[in-house]
Amino acid sequence: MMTASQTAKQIIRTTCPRDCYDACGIAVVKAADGRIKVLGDPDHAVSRGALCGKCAIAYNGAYLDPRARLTQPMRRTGPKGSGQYQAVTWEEAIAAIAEKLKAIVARSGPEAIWHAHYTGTCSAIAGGFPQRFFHRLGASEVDPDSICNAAGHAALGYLIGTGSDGFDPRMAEQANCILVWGANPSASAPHRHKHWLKETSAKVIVVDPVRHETAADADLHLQPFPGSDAALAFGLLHVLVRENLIDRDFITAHTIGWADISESIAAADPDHTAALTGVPAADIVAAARIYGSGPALLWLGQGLQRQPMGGNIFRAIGLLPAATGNFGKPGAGLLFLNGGGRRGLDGDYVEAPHLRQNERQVASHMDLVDLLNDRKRAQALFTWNINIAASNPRQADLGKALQSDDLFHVAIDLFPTDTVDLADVILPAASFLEFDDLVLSYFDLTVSAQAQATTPIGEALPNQEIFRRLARAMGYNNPELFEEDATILDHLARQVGQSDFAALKAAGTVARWSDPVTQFPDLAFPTPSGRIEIASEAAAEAGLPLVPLPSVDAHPASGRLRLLSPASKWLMNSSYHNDPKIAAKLGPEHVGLHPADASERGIADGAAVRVSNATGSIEMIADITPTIPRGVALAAKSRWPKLVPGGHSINALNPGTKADMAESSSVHGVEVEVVLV
Ligand SMILES: Nc1nc2c(c(=O)[nH]1)N[C@H]1C(S)=C(S)[C@@H](COP(=O)(O)OP(=O)(O)OC[C@H]3O[C@@H](n4cnc5c(=O)[nH]c(N)nc54)[C@H](O)[C@@H]3O)O[C@H]1N2
Ligand SMILES: Nc1nc2c(c(=O)[nH]1)N[C@H]1C(S)=C(S)[C@@H](COP(=O)(O)OP(=O)(O)OC[C@H]3O[C@@H](n4cnc5c(=O)[nH]c(N)nc54)[C@H](O)[C@@H]3O)O[C@H]1N2
Ligand code: SF4
Ligand SMILES: [Mo]
Repeated sequence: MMTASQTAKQIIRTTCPRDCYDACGIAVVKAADGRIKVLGDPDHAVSRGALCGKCAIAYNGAYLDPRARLTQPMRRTGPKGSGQYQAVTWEEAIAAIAEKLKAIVARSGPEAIWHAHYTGTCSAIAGGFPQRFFHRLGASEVDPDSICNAAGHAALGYLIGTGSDGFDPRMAEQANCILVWGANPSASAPHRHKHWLKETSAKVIVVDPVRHETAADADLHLQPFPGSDAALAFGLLHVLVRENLIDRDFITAHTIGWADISESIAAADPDHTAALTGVPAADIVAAARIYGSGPALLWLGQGLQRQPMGGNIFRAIGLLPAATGNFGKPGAGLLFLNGGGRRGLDGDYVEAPHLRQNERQVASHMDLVDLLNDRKRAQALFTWNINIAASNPRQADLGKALQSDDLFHVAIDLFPTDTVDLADVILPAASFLEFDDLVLSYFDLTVSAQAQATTPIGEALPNQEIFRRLARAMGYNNPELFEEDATILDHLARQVGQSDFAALKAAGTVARWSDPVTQFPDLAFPTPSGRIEIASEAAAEAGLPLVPLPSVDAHPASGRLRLLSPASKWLMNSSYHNDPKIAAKLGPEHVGLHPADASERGIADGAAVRVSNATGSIEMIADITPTIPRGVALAAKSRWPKLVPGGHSINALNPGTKADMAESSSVHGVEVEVVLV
């Protein structure tokens, strides 16, 4: 309930559109003078009155602070990186961009124009509408998911036909086990940690090299060495088979290729698996028994697939629900992400790929540096909803590539990030508090309104309006490029079961389906065979193993440590580092070391250390902790390089090695040396 002083003010209910499992309901309290306070909506099922710590600070700090925000379009007047810019009108900025684009199209074709974007905002229009422009233009695209979760999607695509149809979290009530594998809800999904996992009667198992808060709270925590999870999955399968906890009828009717993995399963006895993974044999047996007592939910974290063999790891762990028949019934299933399609949203309507007249050229984020250094392939770059200078691999090389004078770069952001600092034209984006949109959680099967709570700061515009203006300046006349937000929102609202957007706005968040939804209720899997493809011809055709393998990464060569850099509790990817209160919470950059690894190197708790490899080198403060296995170093993603002494952050150490599938990131496979400074 709101307090009396709050009810005297206007309350606007909206939704957090960050790239986060939670999709919190927000109550914006607006005073008579227009000033706002951004709070958790007390009536919202997920946030229950509290935002996460980072958003509680940043949404009332940097987001509302005109001195922190970009407030007007700017054009570069000095050398790249010199910080010399001149404020220009929107008309001037848009005209300058259009002129440049037209010249590139005439000279080299639209394929030389690239855009890199991700999930700075996940709302439907601000996240998707700009694609209409890029399709019409015929621009090339840096594959968005290759920086995050493309390997997992590819792997689940081979196995069950999709990575975007997960279980309905409301099924937790009917589950006996929730297995959280390679996710850290205590940082990356704080309300799932605080409520969903605490309130369930199901036994919670966490598999993670790090004993984070969620792992410490679990009924059972398995702590494998990074990159050994496929072997661990086979170890669990061995116990499930041995103890007759598998569902043979299900396997016969709904899978293909079971026989092809039987030898690997037979070989993966608990002692063998313990030796490969570092997980005690007794814990492997205990975990298999709990999972096998079913029905069981399997949450496949995004961190898990950011491994060199991340795709194979996903296929191997996905064998657990396949072997135990944990699909098509209440309390069962797996979840990587729940996409908009799960609620009826038509992504093609938002992005209008039919506007494209050429074949789309795509490159992986792992290849971005080389791409940007190749003028035959890339002459212009748009960055929007992304901060590549912080989040991408090969940070130092990327900084240099972005300094090239002959790469025309347009950056669209709320804040002057390191990426923005190197652009030719800077365009200020409006924040989610400043326009209406639609938000679909990637965990719950809900639909939420993002409601405008205040006017844009300065001259900032929502992404979609920026691209409408650009389309006009390019002389395009396709109506899709100019469709107004209100029309799109009503259309989308109807797709997801609402009468119109106003109805959704009045409701805030609604469950798309009133009752919990069974995953794959008719056991028809969207694979070529309609079954779970343990053996996948499509994978084999792509040069991958026919079946998942019990792979284990080699331990780092002597002296080296495996660096994990997952989600930070105080940052949202690279966002919020520029908020002074967040920066104070973060303090200097720390690296966690196991006590034995630290003492071997003569490193005391709190000592300054150099973390380095062939790609780069940064200084950090040692944080000696028994919560990680020997051989692992633990840091967090993705500070703003310019806000770190030395000018480089964690991705200065990331060589951008691709995972085994989809040319995706394998950032949790980076190896480093750590020495006293
Ligand atoms: N070392 C390491 N690096 C990683 C990872 C890791 O685990 N370890 N994880 C990777 C992962 S999973 C991801 S998803 C990437 C994410 O990397 P990024 O996509 O760079 O992450 P964000 O900081 O969420 O968002 C980028 C920018 O979008 C801006 N933004 C917010 N709202 C809007 C808007 O409405 N319009 C516009 N134009 N801009 C907006 C924000 O201000 C921010 O600067 O990082 C990857 N990098
Ligand atoms: N606070 C906060 N929340 C966020 C984000 C953020 O930056 N900050 N980022 C958002 C984004 S874009 C994403 S993609 C998600 C990511 O959130 P998660 O899915 O939770 O993924 P990560 O944070 O990358 O890593 C999660 C866990 O994977 C573990 N891990 C790494 N390697 C292995 C391995 O080999 N085996 C196993 N079993 N575990 C491993 C790490 O130790 C870590 O604890 O979070 C979102 N939420
Ligand atoms: S980032 Fe996640 S936890 Fe924080 S307010 Fe947004 S949805 Fe909630
Ligand atoms: Mo991500």
